[in-house]
Amino acid sequence: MMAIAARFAPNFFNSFSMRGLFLAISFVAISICTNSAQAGDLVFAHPTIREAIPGAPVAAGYISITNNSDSADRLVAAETSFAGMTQIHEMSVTDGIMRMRQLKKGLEIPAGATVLLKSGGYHIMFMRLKESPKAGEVRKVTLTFEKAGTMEMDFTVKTKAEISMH
Ligand SMILES: [Cu+2]
Repeated sequence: MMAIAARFAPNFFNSFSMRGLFLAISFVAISICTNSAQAGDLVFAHPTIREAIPGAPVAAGYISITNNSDSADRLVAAETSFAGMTQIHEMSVTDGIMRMRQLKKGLEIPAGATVLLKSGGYHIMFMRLKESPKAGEVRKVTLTFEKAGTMEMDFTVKTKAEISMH
């Protein structure tokens, strides 16, 4: 299709189609990169909130945190306007039963390491929901680190299916 267009209308192809193609490629590149952020030596990727089941009092938040510094940091708190309380949780399986517990001292992000907050593992637990985030929305969440301090980030709300596809 493009080859034919180029043969019969070289000027048109050069001036418009190529420009369009470059624009399309740039947009794809931009949309891939938007879901990451950086604050000092911490790099964040895929900040995601799992869409809560209607009526559920809690929702989970996931993110990838990479610590590029040579000293450990610690995620000590998270906060958002749609939840009355937010905790850092760990999920584990004991005797075949999934349990969650609050990490009261926060979650360590070792030097040079990437820590994943994901389904079935560490997660941010949004509790006492004032409203349920819906898939497709973007919600502001503030994360507080012992050393890097406080940063606000855009979390994208996704369905369970969208998250497991990732
Ligand atoms: Cu939890």
